[in-house]
Amino acid sequence: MIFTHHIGGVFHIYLSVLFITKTSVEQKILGYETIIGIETHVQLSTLTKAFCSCPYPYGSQPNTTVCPVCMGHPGTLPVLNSKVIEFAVKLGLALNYGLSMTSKFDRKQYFYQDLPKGYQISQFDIPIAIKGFIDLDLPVEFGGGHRRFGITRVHMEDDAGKLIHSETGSYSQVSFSLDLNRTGVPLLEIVSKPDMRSGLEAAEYAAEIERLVRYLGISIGNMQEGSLRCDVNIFVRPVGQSNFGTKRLMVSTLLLVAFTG
Ligand SMILES: *[C@@H]1O[C@H](CO)[C@@H](O)[C@H](O)[C@H]1NC(C)=O
Ligand SMILES: CC(=O)N[C@H]1CO[C@H](CO)[C@@H](O)[C@@H]1O
Ligand SMILES: [Zn+2]
Repeated sequence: MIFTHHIGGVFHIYLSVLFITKTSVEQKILGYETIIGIETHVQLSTLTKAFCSCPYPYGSQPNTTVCPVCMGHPGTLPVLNSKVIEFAVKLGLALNYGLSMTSKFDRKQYFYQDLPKGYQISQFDIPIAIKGFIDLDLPVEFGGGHRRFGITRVHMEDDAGKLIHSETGSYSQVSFSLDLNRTGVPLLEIVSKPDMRSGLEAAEYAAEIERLVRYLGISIGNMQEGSLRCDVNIFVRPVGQSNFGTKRLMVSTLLLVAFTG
């Protein structure tokens, strides 16, 4: 993945991706096309966290909704919240998935200030659901048309904590403090296929996920509060080329467009 963009709202996705992509017709004339894939993190609205009994109301004071399990203290035993599976299955069915009848969790080991356990509980080789798709109609005012976007997988994982950056801190002297009350909050990660070709399609995809999780009642689906987070991966390749490997063209193009965006 060449370019990852963290964005806070559907409208933002539309604007940012639109700035750095053109419509498909313009792309064809210029001889390149944009390939977009989206990873979405859905924060589940269960009453308690994924592996312990801490509640996690939004807006609680930092570090007030933690316990030895989600802080990763030695000797603690994580116990899976069955609601997490129930919500994952609901989403899987809504996204036309193949559900895995056997699934497992894996440890993703990495070190970062916001990760008290030193690892994340996630799913690597046997995610709960694979190979789904989303069907949607583009708005008529933008030309309309039916689209089907493939989805590679949905997996369950737990969230990390949050670094609270101070307002005044510059990048050279960032001062931050740590809020651990988000550690262990259950997430579903939805990984789309790189099937989108314009900012409009990416925004419509994100809006559909937002509607879907709210309709199913599995998440508040609020991008501003971070209960729905999208990472947008953008590639640029010459029209007609089928892979999007390691071409330098893409990197320079993206740097250029990143500046203009
Ligand atoms: C939250 O707890 C962590 C770990 O004990 C600590 O490092 C951090 O400073 C605390 N944050 C706040 C805002 O008190
Ligand atoms: C200060 C604050 O509100 N911190 C966090 C507490 O935990 C929830 C987890 O859902 C976060 O969303 C809050 O931002
Ligand atoms: Zn806990």
